[in-house]
Amino acid sequence: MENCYPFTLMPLPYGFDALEPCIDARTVEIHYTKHHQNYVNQLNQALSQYPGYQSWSLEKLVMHYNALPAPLRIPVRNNAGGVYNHNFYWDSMTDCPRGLSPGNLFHAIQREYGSFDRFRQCFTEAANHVFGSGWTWLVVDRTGSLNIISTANQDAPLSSRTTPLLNLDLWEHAYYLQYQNRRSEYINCWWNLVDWVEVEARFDDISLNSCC
Ligand code: MN3
Repeated sequence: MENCYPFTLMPLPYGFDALEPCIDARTVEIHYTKHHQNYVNQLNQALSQYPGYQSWSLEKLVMHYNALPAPLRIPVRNNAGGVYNHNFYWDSMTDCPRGLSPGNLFHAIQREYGSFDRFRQCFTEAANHVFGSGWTWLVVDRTGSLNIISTANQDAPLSSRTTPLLNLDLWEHAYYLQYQNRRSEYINCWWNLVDWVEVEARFDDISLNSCC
């Protein structure tokens, strides 16, 4: 997708049914073509009246929405966040998942959490504790430390200090058609979809950039 105005919906990296049985095709289709598309549309609509900010990248809008004119701040916070978070969510899953290989990220997880299973348990607990609409994330800071955090609404933990590695959408629209109130089942099944090759590549990119 173009990384500045007018923003377009990113191509979905797999078919609507690719994440079945953990996320059914109808949920993916509505989530992507309606919800995600709507964040793109609303972001473009907000920026259409402000040509001075149309050159800002998606990441810059997410990180610096507070520097925008007052009428733009909330629409950009919600909708640039919505676009960024959903791009990241679809790209964090795959239709042919493999486990995390014993590379840099695996060792960082072991250092921080003791074991991969313990990390998974901590992330799952954080996700289960999200109240209302939000996201749970694995992030890395500038020192290479990992952290699990949750954000409300469409806020993203992207800053000069923090880089996201993995996210999980906990809005009801992400699971309700299939799971109704059984959010913890969605969370447990989602682990089978994580694209660890992609998550590890994000981590390795950061280590590379911070060491040189
Ligand atoms: Mn969503």
